[in-house]
Amino acid sequence: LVWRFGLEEIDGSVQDIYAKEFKRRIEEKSAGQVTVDIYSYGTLGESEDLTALTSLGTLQMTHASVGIIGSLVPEMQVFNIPYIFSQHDKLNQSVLTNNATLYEVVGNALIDQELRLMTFYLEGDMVWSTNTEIVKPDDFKDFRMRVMNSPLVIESFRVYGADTIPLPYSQVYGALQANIVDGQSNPVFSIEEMKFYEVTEYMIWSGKQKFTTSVIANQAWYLSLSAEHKTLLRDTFEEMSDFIFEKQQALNKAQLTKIKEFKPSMTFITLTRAQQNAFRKFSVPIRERYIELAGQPGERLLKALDEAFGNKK
Ligand code: 6CS
Repeated sequence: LVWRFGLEEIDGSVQDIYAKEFKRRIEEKSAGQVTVDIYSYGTLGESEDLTALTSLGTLQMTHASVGIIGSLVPEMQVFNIPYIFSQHDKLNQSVLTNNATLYEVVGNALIDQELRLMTFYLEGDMVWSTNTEIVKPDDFKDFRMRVMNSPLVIESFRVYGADTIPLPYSQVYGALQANIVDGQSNPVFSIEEMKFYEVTEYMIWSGKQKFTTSVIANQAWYLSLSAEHKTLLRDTFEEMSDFIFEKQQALNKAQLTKIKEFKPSMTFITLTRAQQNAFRKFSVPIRERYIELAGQPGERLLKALDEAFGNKK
């Protein structure tokens, strides 16, 4: 059996590390019955293409990050709400791995697209890499922000007054270089491997978002698997949670060291609590918009996550 697995990121990325280890474990545990073929970013198109190919069954599985698949599956945009996560990444990761309401609500929504939810995990804090200093919402006035193409991501920068420019991942470097956009937001490892640091001057930790991805599968394919293979998948995805948690932390740390070395002129800014609160205030309309888009199941999910993350009213 061959299971084809798509990536939205290039070799060396968090998704690549994940897929290679997943492949190793599945092939070892299935004693040669299953081969996992990995399709790196670019070989089969952009993120949306990978999701479409998985719906069709051309790919059995793919990564689908919430910033992009949120436009297709509104419920998944819950993780595009600013400041939704807790301060504790171990807790965040465990909620992403186990929360019953999350798997029920998003699982049901994906079935409508012929897709099955396998897992969620974090790839790191989203860092704004920009050409001007941004420490307060007003600094986004007249600022052109590249965004992933999801309604809530777009609105979450528009509320600060930014112009938002949706672009696929592969075009972000060129757009920064040609001054078509003034900044973008991604985890540190991505800023290093996609070379965004070469064409931006500031890296700003705002605490606003954490890069959240999912692994989804073709529903008909999944249902056709033997009980033994379903168990193999379930157990392996569960084991992968701790593995990738540590790997993404280590990779983000190592890539930050590299950026500092390659670009001594880069300015690094971490927003203070008070500065973060000024941005946090703009989250209220984004939450309301989420409930409008994702309806009653979305409202239930948001409530369950607020509880799980210990968010105050
Ligand atoms: O910014 C993006 O579009 C992308 N960023 C990462 C780190 N992974 C995939 C996604 O498409």
